[in-house]
Amino acid sequence: MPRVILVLFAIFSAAQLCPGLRAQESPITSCPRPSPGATVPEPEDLRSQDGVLKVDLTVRNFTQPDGTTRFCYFDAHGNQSPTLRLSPGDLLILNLKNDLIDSNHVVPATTYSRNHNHAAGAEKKSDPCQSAAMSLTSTNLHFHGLTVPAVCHQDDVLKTSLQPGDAPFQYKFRIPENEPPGLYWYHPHIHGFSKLQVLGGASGAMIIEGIERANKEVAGLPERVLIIRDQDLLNPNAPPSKSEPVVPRFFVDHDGDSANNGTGFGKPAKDLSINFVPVPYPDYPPAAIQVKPQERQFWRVLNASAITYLNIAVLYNRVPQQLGIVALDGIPINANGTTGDFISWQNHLGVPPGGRVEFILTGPPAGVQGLLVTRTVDTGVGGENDPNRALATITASDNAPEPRSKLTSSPVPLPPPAEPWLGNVAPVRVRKLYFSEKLLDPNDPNSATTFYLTVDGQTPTPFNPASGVPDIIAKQGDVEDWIIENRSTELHAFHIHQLHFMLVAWNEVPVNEPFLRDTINVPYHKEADLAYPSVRLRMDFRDPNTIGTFVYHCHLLEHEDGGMMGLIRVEPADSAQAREKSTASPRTSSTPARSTHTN
Ligand SMILES: [Cu+2]
Repeated sequence: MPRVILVLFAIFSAAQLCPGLRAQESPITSCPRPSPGATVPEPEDLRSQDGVLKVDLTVRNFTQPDGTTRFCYFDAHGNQSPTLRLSPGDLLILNLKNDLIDSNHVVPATTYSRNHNHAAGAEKKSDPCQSAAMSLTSTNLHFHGLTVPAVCHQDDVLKTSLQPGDAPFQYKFRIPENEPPGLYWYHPHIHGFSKLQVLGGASGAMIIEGIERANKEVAGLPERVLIIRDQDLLNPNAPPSKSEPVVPRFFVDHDGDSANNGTGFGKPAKDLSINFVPVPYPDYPPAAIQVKPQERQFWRVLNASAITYLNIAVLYNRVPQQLGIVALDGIPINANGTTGDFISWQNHLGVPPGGRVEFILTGPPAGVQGLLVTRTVDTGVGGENDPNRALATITASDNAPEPRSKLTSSPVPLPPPAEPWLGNVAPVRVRKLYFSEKLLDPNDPNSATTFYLTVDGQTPTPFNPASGVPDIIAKQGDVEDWIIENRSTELHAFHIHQLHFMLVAWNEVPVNEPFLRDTINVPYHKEADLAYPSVRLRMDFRDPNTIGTFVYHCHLLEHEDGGMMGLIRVEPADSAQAREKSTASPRTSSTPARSTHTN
């Protein structure tokens, strides 16, 4: 488990709040973004009406003067990355138009296995459901965390590929009645090009309403959606801020990112933004959030970064505050049905790329300025540098505007789950998978890397989208334990589509963390380790919507694009087996976790 270096931040001066204001940008020529230091805007909310949410989204890209490319989703009214809000049972109809252009400035930086037969999908009109085209102007959508089927027009990312010039493509599915309330998200998932598009800003939040029905502690609270994205450094050649201690020279990895120097300082691999307000290296001028003094709010934080790990903390007078975790990865932590309105109080929250954390925060008293930060994450000697940095100031004032959205104050409690709690179901089998990496030139640490996610016993091969042969065949109705090992020297974030899992053991030591996730860090390997670090996950294939063929992968998108992905086919259970497999074993855990292995 990476150590968190407990370092408090220098207080940022007012002069740092508004450096380099940009000229007004037009949506015709760019994806407009706020200036550093700006007030954190709230994404537009698109809410379902009468059980239906109809959305028209257009994805566009623009190359910036510095050569980087921004990607953005516009709705019909020009809002960027609107938050899609639906309730369980609602129908989503999302028409996606691909207006991407190939500006010739953009090349993917990673090695990846590509099906060249399909690579030039833009040249010939093809059925978007069968296209499988992988080019920098191909796109599609993944609805991260939802348990909807991996089929075309729903959540298939293997063949579904939309090309520029195609008619708007319709995503149409119903949110399952049993989808837990919480924070989910949408982003493109074209193998080989996921990092490029997500790093450029192609992502947005999706909220399944009703979390106050799962935990009445949040009833009536104002809610705030905070999307942390990463992007290429705005000031890549700047020396570190003079307010930082002197750190060793940074090294650059094969992707051109700053490698982890282990100090918690120095040049980060990527800049971060918060709801698109950039917080650029080297001075990290924080964005601004206003709250009423000591007001309780419900914050829903999404790490939509392509490669950056977060370790969220809130400081008042430099003291870390207690944050009350209500949900992780879209699922209330009390979804195990035993913990009532349980809240897990923590003073820092690790959030891997793709992960979400939803927590209660009490605003600072009047006169005290708070700071939302991410603390350094030790990504291993092979990982990128994710140093300490500020994200936003939290200023308390009586006339602070209220967030746009508020949870209902008299919620009807959710019915208890129909299925036995995952932690009480005995796994029918155990599988072992492992992350590994191979340098093209073993003597040159900066040479190209191939990334693998391999089922133990099989030959390590980068994900081959042309193969279509599943690496794992599972059966709907089953619960399995997967041991995910990390045989590389950097942190990886394991993610699987269509389902959630529970962490059972950390380095084979049992943990009591009876809640669900869809993305988890897998600790990195050190030379002195006697065994490869691992996590043991209880995988839940009981939902009929998990039937089909879909992927699991590292959510560091340059690793995924570089081959760190595998294919699973979940076959239908016959009814007799399904009845047998859904039999629960006696409960084994009763106390809720007080510590979370989230970083
Ligand atoms: Cu990875």
